[in-house]
Amino acid sequence: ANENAAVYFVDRHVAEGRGGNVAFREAAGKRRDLTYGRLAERSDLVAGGLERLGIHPEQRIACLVLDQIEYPELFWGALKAQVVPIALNTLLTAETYDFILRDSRAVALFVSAELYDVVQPVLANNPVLRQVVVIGDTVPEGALSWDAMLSGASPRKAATVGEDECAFWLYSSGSTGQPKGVRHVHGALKATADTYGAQVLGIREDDVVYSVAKIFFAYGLGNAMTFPMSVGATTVLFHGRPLPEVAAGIIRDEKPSIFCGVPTLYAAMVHWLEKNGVPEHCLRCCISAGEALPEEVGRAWGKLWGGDILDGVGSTEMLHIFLSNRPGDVVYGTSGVAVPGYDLRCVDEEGTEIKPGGVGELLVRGASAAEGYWNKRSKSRTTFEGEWTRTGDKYEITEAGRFVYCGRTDDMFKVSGIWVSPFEVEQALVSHPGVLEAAVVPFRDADDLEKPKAFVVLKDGTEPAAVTAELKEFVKAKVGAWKYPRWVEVLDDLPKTATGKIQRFKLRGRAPC
Ligand code: 3SK
Repeated sequence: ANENAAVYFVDRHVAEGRGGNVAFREAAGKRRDLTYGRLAERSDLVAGGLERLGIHPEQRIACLVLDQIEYPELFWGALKAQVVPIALNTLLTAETYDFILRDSRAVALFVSAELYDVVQPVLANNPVLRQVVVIGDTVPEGALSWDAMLSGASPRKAATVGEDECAFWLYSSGSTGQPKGVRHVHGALKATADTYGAQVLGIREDDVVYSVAKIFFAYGLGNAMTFPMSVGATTVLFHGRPLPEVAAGIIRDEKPSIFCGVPTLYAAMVHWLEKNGVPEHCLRCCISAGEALPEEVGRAWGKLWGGDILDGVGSTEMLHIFLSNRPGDVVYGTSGVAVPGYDLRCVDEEGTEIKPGGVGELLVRGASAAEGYWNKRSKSRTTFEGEWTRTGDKYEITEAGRFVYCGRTDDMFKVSGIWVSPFEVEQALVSHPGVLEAAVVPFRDADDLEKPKAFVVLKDGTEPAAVTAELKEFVKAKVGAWKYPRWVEVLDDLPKTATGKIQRFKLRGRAPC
């Protein structure tokens, strides 16, 4: 049988009578619909168009594309042609695009017209890039338009590939260093749909999904593409910034049944909804990932909406969520238990498995693991240890067998010889009514000893001078005297990755003010 993922996620629906189902619906811009039948035809055409451009199987194409209906057409068309799409974060700088384009040796770039100006300065001197295809109404000189690429192309059916063949790449931003190309195989897409998609979300054909995480991110790729597409369901696409009022408007107008958010947005939405009220909605399930969900945010959301947020943990390397709370089994403040189909264990620095009550680095085993990093042999060998993938996250396993996040292995630090998890201090800070977000890093005091320093974003109307002194006592009382932040600095925003993970390393060098 042909194990090309495009056959399973696209063509199968036509063969089984779901060709008329709407696969994608745009909530902004031209507000177009794309049925499964049309997607099957268009992705065949894209496969033919790629061949016509002289792009060969196994070559890479970079996709700097907004969440719009051309994204699935391009992604699945590339897989049909056995060409490897690289989903690029749309929020990066020209310098980072230059790095990724050179590192990946992509032969073509597909770019939404709105994003062209950011990447344009690095295109001329790229030694490998042969073609730039622009998706949109304005096509700059020297580039080919998407419509021109497809007009006159002959449709081409999905190439026969095995499930272990490389299908697509994602670039992992990581918390330090340059991004790494993460190579995923065809079979990994179905593996995440069969595990988290089917067994945690329980996704069904009549679901409508809205994911604030865009398709370029592994979390968004599962939420907004492969999970709904595994059952013939519908995804609402929105390419703009998901501000709280915008997300609430989409929930009200597009009536999604599944909402996929990130903690920062949930926190901001709770704040906004408390003032503006909860819209009428059809939500049956809300999920969160990217970073651990603060307990207070989960509870406040529950009070407003009457339903839980399923907080989970995934990684670009594992493609989607492997550890999660489940419907009817939510314990806020924990990341839940292993998703069916995955095995988890925590180890100490010597590699010895830790017992319940202890803290160690989390390792995961499952069929969706990447086949490795591109051209990073030594990092691949230390991350993908045989069947097990190291996550770089520290977890405590409770006596009840649930996993509690303690921070990144490299974010933990010792104060007076005792480990401090920045995450625990941050949780204490955000439980204060005046604090919206917090990040904690070690900072050296006058004696050159490391102590916690906090950066906080305050809620509207909170007076900085009044709250910063109070916060120290507040944290002391909540999590222990040695852990309280000796310095508290108020910021407008915290530095974050596109997926909302706090980039503590960017705050580490900042002197107390
Ligand atoms: O950060 C996460 O928790 C995550 C979840 C799903 C897929 C990818 C990632 C990084």
